[in-house]
Amino acid sequence: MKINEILLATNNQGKVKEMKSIMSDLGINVYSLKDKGIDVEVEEDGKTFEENAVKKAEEIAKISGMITVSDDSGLEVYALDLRPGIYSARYAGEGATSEMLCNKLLDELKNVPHDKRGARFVSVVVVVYPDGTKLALRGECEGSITMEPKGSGGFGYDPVFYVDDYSMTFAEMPLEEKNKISHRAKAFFKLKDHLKAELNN
Ligand code: ITT
Repeated sequence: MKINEILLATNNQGKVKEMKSIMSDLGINVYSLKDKGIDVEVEEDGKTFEENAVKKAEEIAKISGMITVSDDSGLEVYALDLRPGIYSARYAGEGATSEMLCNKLLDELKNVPHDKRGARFVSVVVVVYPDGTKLALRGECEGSITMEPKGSGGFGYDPVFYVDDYSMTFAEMPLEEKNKISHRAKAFFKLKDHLKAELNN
């Protein structure tokens, strides 16, 4: 299959930055919704990351006619029975800032000791082709929730998500490092393997 360009079905500019950087070595033009002037917010009413990611990619593929890639992701905190999960973006209300999300989470975990603050980020990435064919790929990244926000990079919950192997939060990590180990990076590595195989056909 000839693949020249891909559309990223996300309105989250933090994700756009990460995804474009991860895809930069494929030799494909990667566009965001903003780049293409598409101003659509897909309602996320699915019960799983995969349902939401499929819905986002399918709706945007229909509008654009392009090969479309979406990501639905979120933070699962073990002490909160995997909340906020698929509701991560709306956990502190519609349009909440990274600071509001982090503060609400730290407040909810204020009585939870250090060794019970385990969490994981989950990403399900979906690619939809103009003929309707689709594929879903999942990535996870284990970590824990800090006692206070640290670092100024990234987006969302990055300032409170601590990665043991690096002894720092995602917000303290350079983008190139986060893009080697994050949930989204792991799902995208699988997507890239799939696309490379398609490109060689
Ligand atoms: P789109 O639906 O337009 O892609 P969104 O921000 O609404 O953007 P999601 O519905 O997938 O995306 O919500 C995921 C939320 O989970 C996101 O808003 C962040 O708050 C959080 N999140 C996901 N990945 C993250 C990461 O790498 N670092 C920090 N927070 C992340």
